[in-house]
Amino acid sequence: MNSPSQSLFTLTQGAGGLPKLTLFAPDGARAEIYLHGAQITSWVPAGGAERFFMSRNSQFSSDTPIRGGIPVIFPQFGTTGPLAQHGFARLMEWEFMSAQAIATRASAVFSLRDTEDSRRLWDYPFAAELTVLLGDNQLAVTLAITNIGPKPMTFTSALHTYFAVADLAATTVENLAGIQYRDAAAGWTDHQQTQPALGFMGEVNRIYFNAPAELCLSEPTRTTLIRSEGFADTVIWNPSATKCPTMPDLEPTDYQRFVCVEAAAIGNPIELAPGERWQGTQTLLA
Ligand code: TA6
Repeated sequence: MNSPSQSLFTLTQGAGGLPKLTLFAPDGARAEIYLHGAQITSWVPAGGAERFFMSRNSQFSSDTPIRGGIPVIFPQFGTTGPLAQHGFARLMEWEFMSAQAIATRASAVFSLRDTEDSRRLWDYPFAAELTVLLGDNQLAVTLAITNIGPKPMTFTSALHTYFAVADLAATTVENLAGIQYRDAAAGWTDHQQTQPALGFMGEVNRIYFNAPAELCLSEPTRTTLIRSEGFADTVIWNPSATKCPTMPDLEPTDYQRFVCVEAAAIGNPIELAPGERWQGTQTLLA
């Protein structure tokens, strides 16, 4: 438990001198969020251990994405459009708007607007808001996008969550039986999952379309429930011993330390008329 005098948040210089908000829930849970990308880089439930993977080789500079935690992917997932991989929201400086305590939980809100630079890349005025709700063994992250421009906009998006795992070979994602997926690790071929559980014996890079609203990340000593709302799809990724050494901001063996389970909107891109708002939430239960 935090003492009554313990602050709700601190705003400090994090790695690379980038501004970092640390949010404290009244129940003792803690999360860290960089304004660069509004990227959550740490989640420690009350009395628990760190749940997110953060790469020791992450750059923490204003022109590169942070490797680990929850990168916010908007307005393009992957290379599915004209923008650079995973769009630009993870590279932009978000604004910290507010924080409040609500009973045993704490929440913080971050905001991003289009800029001249973003409009040069993608000519749509938008208002993005990321809300982080922490406490009661949960972390709920909501991304809301409003079309504040005069023309319809279409985008894809994801919360690209990196879960820390202690034993990759004994880790599975459960509740996938019968779900259609596209396998990027097998030439973008389409398949249907037969088994309920997916393990990590080699490269995994799959988009599960219309995935269940609740999945379970199962490890020998703990489980994490992963709920999503508003995001129809789920991406599951691990780069394996083959691809990991080719990624400069990961150590060659880091693939053993994380799996990504990402709430995503890819198969049916989100379409917003002028003035319309969309939101999606990923809730993690420790
Ligand atoms: O979500 C999976 C994925 O799209 C993979 O293809 C992999 O490249 C990963 O994201 C990381 O992308 P990044 O641009 O952060 O290196």
